[in-house]
Amino acid sequence: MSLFDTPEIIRLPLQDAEIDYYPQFFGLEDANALLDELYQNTPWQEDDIKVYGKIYKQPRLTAFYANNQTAYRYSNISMTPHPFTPLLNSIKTTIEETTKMTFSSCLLNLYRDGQDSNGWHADDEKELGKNPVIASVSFGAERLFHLKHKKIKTHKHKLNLQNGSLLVMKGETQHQWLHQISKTKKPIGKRINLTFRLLK
Ligand SMILES: O=C(O)CCC(=O)C(=O)O
Ligand SMILES: [Mn+2]
Repeated sequence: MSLFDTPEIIRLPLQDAEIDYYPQFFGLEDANALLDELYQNTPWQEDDIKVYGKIYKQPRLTAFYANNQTAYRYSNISMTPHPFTPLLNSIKTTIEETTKMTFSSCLLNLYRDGQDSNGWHADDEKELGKNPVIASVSFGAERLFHLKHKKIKTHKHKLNLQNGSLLVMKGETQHQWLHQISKTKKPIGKRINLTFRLLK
């Protein structure tokens, strides 16, 4: 995004949520270059997760970066942070300027193909505090992002997260809604997602 562009913003029309979608936050060339760079140079890890007492491989690869040494815990996984790289720091700064927020950490997800996924959850760990702001950047293959209201079963939404997009979830979103990236049988390539968070 150049300094003088005003990116298109779409506010999702959802009750009890504040979600802004910037479909082309990064131009296509930048998005493709960032996908390659992050794919090659990230120390991807494959964690085990426990579901109803059984151990499985998490269906995606991850890496965690932060500007302190505090581990991040979710779903029985504890992630030790790497220090921010200059590249991740520059992406963080761009997003901080747009959102007028500051972030202290970034969780990277690599979805190798359509069989990689991220199950229903909310980013509501107590270290994130009340009404956390989560800024989520996508590079590579388009994937469907599903949302469902925790209490009102008829309230659901889905959108395609396109290459170079930014999705900002804030307000009560994490307390009232769940989200997921579902598997797809379509033959698709890799996707990298970055979620910037502020850990208290
Ligand atoms: O890959 C995505 O778009 C979502 C990732 C996500 O929800 C998370 O890491 O908490
Ligand atoms: Mn999430």
